[in-house]
Amino acid sequence: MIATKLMYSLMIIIVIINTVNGNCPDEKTFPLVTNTSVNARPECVMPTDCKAWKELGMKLNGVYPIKPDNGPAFQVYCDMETDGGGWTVFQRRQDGSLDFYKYWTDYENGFGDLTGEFWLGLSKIHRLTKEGSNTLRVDLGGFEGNTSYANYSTFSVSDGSTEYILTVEGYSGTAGDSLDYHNGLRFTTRDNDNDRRSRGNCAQQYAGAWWYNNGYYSNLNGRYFNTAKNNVYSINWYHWKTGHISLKFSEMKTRRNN
Ligand SMILES: *[C@@H]1O[C@H](CO)[C@@H](O)[C@H](O)[C@H]1NC(C)=O
Ligand SMILES: *[C@@H]1O[C@H](CO)[C@@H](O)[C@H](O)[C@H]1NC(C)=O
Ligand SMILES: *[C@@H]1O[C@H](CO)[C@@H](O)[C@H](O)[C@H]1NC(C)=O
Ligand SMILES: [Ca+2]
Ligand SMILES: [Ca+2]
Repeated sequence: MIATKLMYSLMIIIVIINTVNGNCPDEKTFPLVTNTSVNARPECVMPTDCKAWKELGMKLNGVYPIKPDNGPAFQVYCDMETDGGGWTVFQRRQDGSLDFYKYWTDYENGFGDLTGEFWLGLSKIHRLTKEGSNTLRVDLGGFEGNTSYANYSTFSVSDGSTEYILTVEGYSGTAGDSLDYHNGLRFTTRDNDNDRRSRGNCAQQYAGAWWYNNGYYSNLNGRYFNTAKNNVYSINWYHWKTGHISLKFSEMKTRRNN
């Protein structure tokens, strides 16, 4: 019964995705720019993000196409459940199946599978957050089975010319604020050192890629371990479990505030 329902919903999504890949999507499924002039030609408008899909009535978690601006459309994973749903997910770690110790162009363009482990890409995160006001939510899971979250009422990532500066403010949540230390900093990868450490590259030293300061309090793109204990320079969120306990699960997502 549930399987049938899921299959049906999945088919609808596939149909929608196929439609979007064509020229003009179905008018009943997509909002139109309305111009009341009798001579006006309706324009096709693809949802700008997961919140727009949510507002169209989509309730299932999954992969949806979006078009946040005038640039090309792309696929994202939408979290339609957590805290009201409508979240565009841009990072997930869950089983260590994917190597995250990658280079600048990888972090810029994104890598992985949207239904598994992935990084959506800094240029897309920028496109999602460059306008208006957006929330960042980080969901974390430990190997002991407990979970926590961090919610930031202000979130944006600047463009490539400024090396994707992170802006986060307005923390609330249960995980503690391990991003404040990284606020206002550029992104660093193993081949592009923009951190605050004069000796060496933090991405290399911590086997990750992040908005490193002179070190870190969070390192969610760090190396994946299959146990919690004694894993320095792994997937850490200091204010929840210290810098030595590896996390089992991490998801980063954003949502428009209005
Ligand atoms: C509405 O459509 C008409 C006819 O195509 C056009 O002249 C007019 O500029 C349009 N108005 C807006 C606000 O787009
Ligand atoms: C997580 O669960 C473990 C084991 O039950 C417990 O010792 C620990 O205090 C919990 N941590 C948090 C932050 O809730
Ligand atoms: C997260 O922050 C937003 C403001 O951006 C607020 O509306 C929301 O209630 C917060 N959610 C939680 C669970 O703290
Ligand atoms: Ca640089
Ligand atoms: Ca450095």
